[in-house]
Amino acid sequence: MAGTFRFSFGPWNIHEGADPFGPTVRDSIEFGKKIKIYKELGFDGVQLHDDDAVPDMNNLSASQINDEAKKLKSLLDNEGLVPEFVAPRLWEDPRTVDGGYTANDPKCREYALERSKKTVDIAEALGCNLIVLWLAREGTYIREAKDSKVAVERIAEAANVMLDRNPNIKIAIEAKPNEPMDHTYIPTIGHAIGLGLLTNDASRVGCLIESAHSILAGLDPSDEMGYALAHDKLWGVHLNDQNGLKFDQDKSFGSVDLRRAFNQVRLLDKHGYGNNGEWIGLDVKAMRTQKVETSSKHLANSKEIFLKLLELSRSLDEKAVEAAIAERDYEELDLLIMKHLLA
Ligand SMILES: [Mn+2]
Repeated sequence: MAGTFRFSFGPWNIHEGADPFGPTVRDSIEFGKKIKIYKELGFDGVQLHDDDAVPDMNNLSASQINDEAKKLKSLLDNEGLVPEFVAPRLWEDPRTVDGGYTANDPKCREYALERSKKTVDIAEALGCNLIVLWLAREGTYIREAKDSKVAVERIAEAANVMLDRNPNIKIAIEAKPNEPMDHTYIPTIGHAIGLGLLTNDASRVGCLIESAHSILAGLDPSDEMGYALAHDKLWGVHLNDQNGLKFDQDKSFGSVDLRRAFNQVRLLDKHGYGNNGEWIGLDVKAMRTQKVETSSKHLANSKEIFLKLLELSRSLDEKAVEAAIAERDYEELDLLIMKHLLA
């Protein structure tokens, strides 16, 4: 069963070019202008942090938050755009220095839970039922700082708070092994799916796979996707690329390893990804050297590469693949794939 593909990205994917050691190098593009760029680049879905949707939300009342979210909803409607998910941003506030749900200070944990409830409310106001949890600071710099058993239980309890807040929402956990932390508690998709089993409603907890995060864990992204698909839990992807084990690069899809990208596309297409409304998210960032006028090219380029790889996947001589597999002639299969990618 072939997949159905529509494309999304987040406003953070058009950014000012800061890197871990350097300041911004491009002017900011305001949110309203970014929204106009989506359709020009061929995208229909918008990924949102809670405060992308409702800026300054910590200082707003529940009804103000609702009003702001509704305003965004009509802005998106007018542009023909769909909100894909809302994610609580729990890594920038002073109260999240030591993490959100796993912070050692109970007041900080309380903040994280209250903030997450508001995220769920924003999703509801936007008519969007998916919450993505990137557990950025739910980890440690040193092992002794937190108890890993307690930490995992606290993350599961936070998921329960969100699930209880609204029976319609689902949670997709975005696993990542490190950065900003030395180690995180939910480093891979196996961990994410396992965490769901600790919640009160595992049927509403799935995952989102980012290619670079799998690579940072030393894993192949398409294998991680296969694992999630086997569990019926692949509710989102952040396709991008990553050159080795270093900071999270969010490089354009396929730009480091075309074959690795090809295998992600092939697996998604083979197993009907998107037929239940899942999006192809492209979590890519423009290079720091890019000028502001051309600082959104990487998004259209990543989509173009996805579609070219889809064409290649669909035109692959599957009979020849099967024959090589039947003969256990994986050298032949290897060459077949390489020649196909070169064509
Ligand atoms: Mn990333």
